[in-house]
Amino acid sequence: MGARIRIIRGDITTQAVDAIVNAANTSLLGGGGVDGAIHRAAGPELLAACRAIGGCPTGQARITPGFGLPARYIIHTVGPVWHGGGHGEAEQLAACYRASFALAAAHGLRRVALPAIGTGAYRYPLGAATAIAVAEARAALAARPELEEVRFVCLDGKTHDAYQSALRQGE
Ligand code: AR6
Repeated sequence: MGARIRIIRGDITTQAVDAIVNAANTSLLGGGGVDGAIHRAAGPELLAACRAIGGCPTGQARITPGFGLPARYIIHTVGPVWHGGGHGEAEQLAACYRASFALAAAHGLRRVALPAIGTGAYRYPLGAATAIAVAEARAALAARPELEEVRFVCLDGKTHDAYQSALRQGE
């Protein structure tokens, strides 16, 4: 099962997979970080599609076409803003991954690439966030045989290292 999880350095907007996941905010109208990069690369049709959806609560996910991206779809999810860990952040972050994998499965998507949701502007501690990401990826891969690959795409080395150590845990 481990072979179905890949950790790579790179820019998620260049990934030619069935779906990439966006770390969005509740408005779904774009922002900085990976959200800004995805909106720039996908083009203005994405903003129009997101506007039509009308927002997304924290811990849930919504799907749009990929428009100008090599990925066919974009799954937009909203991570928790880190407020010290005592405000349900871990459950909300896990819910983001579960909702994203459930949407992918509902659309028959097999290869999904994800950023480290919540670990940038929303300040979720990297080690704890990547542990949740890997645990949820393992659970989704075990429960959904049609899911072929979960690809964690890391912009920087420190994120890449955190995923590697999360992957070594619980092997
Ligand atoms: N490819 C892969 N990873 C990336 C890319 C990229 N092109 N760009 C950034 N990252 P963040 P959050 C990484 O801040 O913490 C936005 O304004 C980044 O290095 O994008 O969930 C939204 O609109 C980090 O590891 O997302 C929300 O308001 C990870 O993506 C808010 O930020 C997540 O960092 C969401 O904050």
